Amino acid sequence: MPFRSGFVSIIGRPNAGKSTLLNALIGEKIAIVTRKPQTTRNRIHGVLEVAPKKGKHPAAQIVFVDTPGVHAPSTLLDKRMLQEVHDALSSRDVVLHVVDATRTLRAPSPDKPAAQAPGAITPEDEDAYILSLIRTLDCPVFLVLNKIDAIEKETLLPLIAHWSALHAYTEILPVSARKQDGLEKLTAKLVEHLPEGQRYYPKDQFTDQPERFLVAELIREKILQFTGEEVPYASAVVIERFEEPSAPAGKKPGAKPPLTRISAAIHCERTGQKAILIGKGGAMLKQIGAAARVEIERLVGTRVYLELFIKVAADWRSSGPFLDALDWKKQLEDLGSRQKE
Ligand SMILES: Nc1nc2c(ncn2[C@@H]2O[C@H](COP(=O)(O)OP(=O)(O)OP(=O)(O)O)[C@@H](O)[C@H]2O)c(=O)[nH]1
Ligand SMILES: [Mg+2]
Repeated sequence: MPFRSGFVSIIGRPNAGKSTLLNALIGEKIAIVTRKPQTTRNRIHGVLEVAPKKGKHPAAQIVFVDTPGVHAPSTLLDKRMLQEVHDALSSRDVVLHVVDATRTLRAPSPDKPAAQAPGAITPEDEDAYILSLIRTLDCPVFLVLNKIDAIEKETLLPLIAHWSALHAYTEILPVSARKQDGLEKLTAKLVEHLPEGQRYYPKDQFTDQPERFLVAELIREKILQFTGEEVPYASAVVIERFEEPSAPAGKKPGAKPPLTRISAAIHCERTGQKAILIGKGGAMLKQIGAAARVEIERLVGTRVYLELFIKVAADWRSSGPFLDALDWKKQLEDLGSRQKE
């Protein structure tokens, strides 16, 4: 059977478990995950090689595209996050609509006209908005009911009934991203629906993200974990220095293990937020740095010297140029067009 390949966009409300699902499918931590909504800010590719299954499906490469959770935008950053969802839907072969099965059902009325303009989403309307997006698509859309490890079995059937009344999903698949339950079936069903085609990525590449961006994200994950209120949302991380070890690991006895030196700026919007990020006697910054360093060392495979400092950039979430500077896809595009000139 011929090889198959394609893009599978993962969309849903904030906190549905989209990034957890991406990581579980790929078997690597490529997207940060926290309990707070609006964790993901950019779309992220995760590449999965699927082995053929005799009599069932051929070998395939699936490019999963994780996206920010759909929510009512209030800043330019929010609008860009929503644009990432739209972009992910404009080029895809299959869409996964991920729903948190533990959320109490609040029926978006099928007769109520769904908000069309991005600016018109309200918190109650997120589901309706997502449905309005899905209804315009001409590709298969799967409903992925996530977090089934955390619900009573009896609640599953009413949930399926609720969602199937709202849209004619191609498949409805209950899964637990956290427990890696139901993922094999999901993958097999996806391959069935993918077109024939060649690989989009080399066989051993599992994400499109530059390492630097992943490092910045791991630092942001710790900020989200350890700080509260507005601070996580008003924080952005920029890697200012990334120095890889000059020589490969020396085997000589007594040779120092290789060290990667990283400096990162945490931008926040107010001096009060800066004070919180630093903490009493620098305690908060130390906690963020220590936790991030453990993960970064695992990622880069060397010891890491991590230097963090805080900058105040008033209202950066509404500044186009600042947001452009944060977006590595845009940076790469700019670099490419400058090289062409
Ligand atoms: N019990 C349970 N919790 C889960 C599962 N999948 C994700 N979670 C939790 O749900 C929370 C949100 O997970 P994320 O993967 O960050 O959700 P997301 O949809 O990417 O969220 P945004 O990036 O904010 O849109 C985290 O606390 C996860 O640990 C699951 O299968 N079961
Ligand atoms: Mg996410």
